[in-house]
Amino acid sequence: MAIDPREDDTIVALSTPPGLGGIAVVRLSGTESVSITNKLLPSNKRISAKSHGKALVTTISDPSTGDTIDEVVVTFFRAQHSYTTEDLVEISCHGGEYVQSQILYLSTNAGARIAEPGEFTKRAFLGGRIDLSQAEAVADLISAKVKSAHRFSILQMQGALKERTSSLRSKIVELSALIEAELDFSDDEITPTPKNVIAEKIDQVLIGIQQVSGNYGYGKIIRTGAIVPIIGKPNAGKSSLLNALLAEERAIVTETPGTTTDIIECPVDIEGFLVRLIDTAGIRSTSESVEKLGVDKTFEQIRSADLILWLIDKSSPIEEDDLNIYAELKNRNYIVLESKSDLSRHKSFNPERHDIKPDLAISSQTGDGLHELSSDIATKLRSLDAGEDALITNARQAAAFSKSEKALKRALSSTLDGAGNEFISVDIRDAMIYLGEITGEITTDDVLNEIFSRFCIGK
Ligand SMILES: Nc1nc2c(ncn2[C@@H]2O[C@H](COP(=O)(O)OP(=O)(O)OP(=O)(O)O)[C@@H](O)[C@H]2O)c(=O)[nH]1
Ligand SMILES: [Mg+2]
Repeated sequence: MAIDPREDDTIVALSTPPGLGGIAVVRLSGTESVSITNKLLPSNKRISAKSHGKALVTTISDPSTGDTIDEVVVTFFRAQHSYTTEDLVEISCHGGEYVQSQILYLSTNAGARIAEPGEFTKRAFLGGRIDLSQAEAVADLISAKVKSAHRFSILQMQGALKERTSSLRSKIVELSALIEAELDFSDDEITPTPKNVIAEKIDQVLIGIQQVSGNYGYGKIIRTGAIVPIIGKPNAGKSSLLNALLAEERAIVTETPGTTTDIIECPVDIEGFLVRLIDTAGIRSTSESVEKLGVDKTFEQIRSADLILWLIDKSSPIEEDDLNIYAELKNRNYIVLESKSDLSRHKSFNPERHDIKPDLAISSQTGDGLHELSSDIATKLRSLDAGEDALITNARQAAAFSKSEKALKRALSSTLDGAGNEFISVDIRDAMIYLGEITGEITTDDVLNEIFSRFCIGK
């Protein structure tokens, strides 16, 4: 579906956070942004066509009273050379609430409209400066809290996903042209491409799509954080480890087994990864109802984890409870930690006998092994990266890739079954449309509104 024609009124918003600050920036974008700003400036210090990219020190006044509002720096960016692709004015004023609100008020009086959230970026998209995956990356960059999230949002902002998607899409376009050309001509006029050649071409695109979508899990880890529960039998030292990694007393620690009954989640930056550490209830067979609920929740955490930290307490025997946990970890991504390394080894602590291989010995009390643990966590998370710079980071992009993949699989199986080109071409076209949703070549107003409403005002 086509996008509605762009609104061409001039918008204004505060682009810095509201409240007190050294400076604040008010932005205007649209055909009238220069004339509106100039109404607030003295006649000898106004923006002209030659002001592009230059900072102008001037004064903002209320045109109705002549009262000076603030001394400001005004920067003008000409259409096509600005973020929004429209005439854009940035007014850097003093960061006081009254000054900010007055400049906004006077701009609206002079003809501007207060911008919707994300409207500047929406205009950049509608003006063709960036595609939809880059617009989403702008929002990701703003919300990035750790190095990995920052790195990938920069890559997507610079067009990594856009370029990968466009190149896959253009291969599908070629394929579609090949198949449809044969629909328009008889076999006497054109030599039909053998079906195995078409199947091979479809397969190549499919592999590319699967490479990108295969990295969605990693994209989620980068953007929303890795889910890393700390599990083990009661008293293994889980809450103590959470506190040690956070360097604060977040969870209650006692010597009574069964202290933690509910999960506690805490975000922490581990070597540039956002890690959502989760303290869990100790796993043991119990008939006590509150504790049993806690244990059930721990099992849920194990199932949805990206990486599990499993503690086995060196100062106690390996027991049935440990073995039950071990059984749950089959085919999962986990690190085995021998806890309480500062204590002496219990005579019945014999993980080797059960084929359990501790990766690292740690002590939350002395700090032994904690540095290595952080490195091991980062290494394990890094190993989940399939090495694609083009990273799908949200469900919208993942759904579009998955729909495209399904359509291509249908086209491939019709080709292999010897179906007519008219059948194959329908699915090939669908695959093309779905990939177009990623970059926004194919989109709807609802999708755009949904994406840009998640931005802050002024971006
Ligand atoms: N010496 C020593 N004691 C530890 C260490 N880690 C934990 N402890 C002690 O072990 C006991 C249990 O610690 P917690 O951190 O509450 O254990 P937990 O696994 O969270 O226990 P539950 O919540 O009951 O399942 C407490 O008395 C801690 O002080 C350690 O590294 N060295
Ligand atoms: Mg605990």
